[in-house]
Amino acid sequence: PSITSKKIRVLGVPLDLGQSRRGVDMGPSAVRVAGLEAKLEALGHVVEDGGNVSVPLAETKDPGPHSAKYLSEIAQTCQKHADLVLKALEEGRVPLALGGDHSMAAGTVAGVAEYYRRQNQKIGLLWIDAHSDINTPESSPSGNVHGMPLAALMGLSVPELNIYDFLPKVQADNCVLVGVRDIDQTEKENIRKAGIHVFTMRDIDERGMRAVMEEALRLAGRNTVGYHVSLDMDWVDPEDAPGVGTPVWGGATYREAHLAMEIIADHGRMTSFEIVEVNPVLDERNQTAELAVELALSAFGKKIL
Ligand code: B3U
Ligand code: MN
Ligand code: MN
Repeated sequence: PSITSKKIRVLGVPLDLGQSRRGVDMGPSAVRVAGLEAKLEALGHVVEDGGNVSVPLAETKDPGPHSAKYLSEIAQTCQKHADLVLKALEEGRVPLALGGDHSMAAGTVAGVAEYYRRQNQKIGLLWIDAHSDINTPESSPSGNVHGMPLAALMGLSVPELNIYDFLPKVQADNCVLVGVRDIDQTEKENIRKAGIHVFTMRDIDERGMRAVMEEALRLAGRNTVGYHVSLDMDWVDPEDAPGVGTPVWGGATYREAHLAMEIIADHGRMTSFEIVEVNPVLDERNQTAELAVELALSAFGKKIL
């Protein structure tokens, strides 16, 4: 099987300050234990592990205002992580970030966008999630920052998460949400304000995964160097991915999830990848971490035949 060999750097972000179910800080470890590096290498890639970024422990910190809990600690972590993502790209490596809760994406996307911005190029963003993660501290019912990264990246709010000081990180027309099925009332207005593209689970049911992904990739890839793929494991149905903090029924099936990743690989335009919200405490025998590894393999070019 001929796949284009990539130099990949794994970057762990054991961050659990952005949400209330504990345990997602062990996500990077669980995904490593599931064999990520060896399996990517067996596929023909060159993989190195950049280790974990240091993250403050919740027990040692005060959450601060309820509207955005642990925001300053999360912002510091995102800054450090963004620097590592930027460095990986500068050194010719494809960043593969492991979470951790989804607030880390404010750092991952910032790092990728900054790298290309220095070359006068733009990136697209594919946000694959059951949720739209576009709350602001003003709109959030929970105060959990993992429900806010997209709002931060699009420049709606959360100036603390404006890493490298430019907004939006991605043009709205190149920002595409796929697979959402749980959107707060307050987020609907934010989606409209941001002007991003959204494909809901209903779109996938009606049009099929193939058609939705082709259109999503076309939008994310239009006038960009490529796109970052941010994969929240709660996108997958809890039947196949029980180890996530906020499971929502009616998600992508095992087969749909693989197909989506295979289509991404076929297009060959993914700049960087991240898998977030794996929670080993809620998992069954590491199956969600194992699925995360399988999906990463498909995204990095594994084919059935
Ligand atoms: N929209 C809700 C729930 C949520 C967002 N992201 C996740 N859950 N994983 C919130 O808290 O903002
Ligand atoms: Mn998310
Ligand atoms: Mn989610």
